[in-house]
Amino acid sequence: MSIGRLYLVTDRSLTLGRPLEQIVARAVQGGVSAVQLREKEAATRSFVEAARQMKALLAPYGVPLLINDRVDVALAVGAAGVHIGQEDLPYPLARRLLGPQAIIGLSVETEAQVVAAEAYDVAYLGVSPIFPTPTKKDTRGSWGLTGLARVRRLSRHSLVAIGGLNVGNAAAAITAGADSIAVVSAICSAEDPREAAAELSAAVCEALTSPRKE
Ligand code: TZP
Ligand code: MG
Repeated sequence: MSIGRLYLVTDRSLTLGRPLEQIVARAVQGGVSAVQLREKEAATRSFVEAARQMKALLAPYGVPLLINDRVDVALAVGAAGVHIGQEDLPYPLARRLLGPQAIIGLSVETEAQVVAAEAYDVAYLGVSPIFPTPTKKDTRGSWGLTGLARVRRLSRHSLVAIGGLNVGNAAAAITAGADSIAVVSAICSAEDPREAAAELSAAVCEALTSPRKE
């Protein structure tokens, strides 16, 4: 299973008061191809419960559920995989716990991390963040499109661009070298999450199929 071209990362605080499950359902109907459940504040028990519900919601659509940070939660609910950062469980241990079929994504914020990840069999690298974003403030700066292009040259992995992406710049991220894009606010805070997902998906698809300019 792959994460496809448009990856939704959740944030309950950015849904403008609407239930997260409603946002995710609409987004998937609009073309989101993978969902990462990101619960930075939740106690373990509520995280597991939310993950269980999200997995049930996504199953009829065949859209994979990934869990942010928590390998134990992914194992507990039988999620398709995890997304880990550089401060989380190290990749080899996550792989050992989850097994060869799991989708494991890893965030990279520096070139040294990109180079180190060459030794890992990750499903994708999350190139993070492309642009500064109020959604995540504890980052080490931003790659920009030129940094993303540099990562493309350094890495053999599939690249997911994340951070400050929207319908206006999604195509540019693909043209710079990303294989797919991930968004939080462009869908979670959209007035119409289904339409937002459809527009993003179309922009990414068009950029993926048009010849890359060097
Ligand atoms: N990781 C790197 S940037 C980011 C995460 C979770 C937040 C992206 O949020 P937005 O609203 O799409 O800029
Ligand atoms: Mg993390």
